[in-house]
Amino acid sequence: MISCYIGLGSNLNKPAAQLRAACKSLRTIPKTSFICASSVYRTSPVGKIDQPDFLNAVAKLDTKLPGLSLLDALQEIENIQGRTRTERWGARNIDLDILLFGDQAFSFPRLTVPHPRLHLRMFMLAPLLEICDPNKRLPLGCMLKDVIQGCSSEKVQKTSISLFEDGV
Ligand code: A4P
Ligand code: MG
Repeated sequence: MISCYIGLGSNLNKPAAQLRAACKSLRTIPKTSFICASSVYRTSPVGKIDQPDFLNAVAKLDTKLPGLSLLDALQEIENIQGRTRTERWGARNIDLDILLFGDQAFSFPRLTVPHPRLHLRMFMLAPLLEICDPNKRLPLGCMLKDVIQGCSSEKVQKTSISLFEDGV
């Protein structure tokens, strides 16, 4: 089993419901167990700033799947939720990114782990820190808590939104 951390993000079409639907689907991925999820955070858009605020969270999964098969499963969930890829970093119903995949570091054309922008993004790091040991050493060598200290802080507010209530 490999423990991995999945970043969830949405800023279109009822973002809270999008995160909940994705969370439910994460539980159905073959050879994979859903372990836990962080709180939901309201975050200001990074990269392309003229778009609505995002809701972001991180889920922990244990999986026996290879990384590329896990990515296939995540992209299928994105497609089911009507994700269209018109613009890089643009608004989206749901974005599911593999942030960490065990202690592995690798790069294929379709998949780079750790996520190449993890260390730059408070909207990924803040929820990750909630469910991951701050002293965890990332594959690149530094500890999670040190990466966070070096990261510039865009708006990242913890909310009371539940990932587990019903409703879309
Ligand atoms: N890909 C490579 N590595 C990975 C990985 N570790 N996990 C490939 C998932 N996918 C990975 O992604 C483009 C391609 O990256 C995929 O086809 C996959 O093969 P995408 O989801 O289609 O497009 P994207 O998300 O727009 O691109 P990218 O480069 O993943 O964007 P980022 O860096 O994830 O940024 N601001 C806030 N506040 N909250 C957000 O969630 N998200 C983004 C997207 C920008 N600004 C944001 C947020
Ligand atoms: Mg993505």
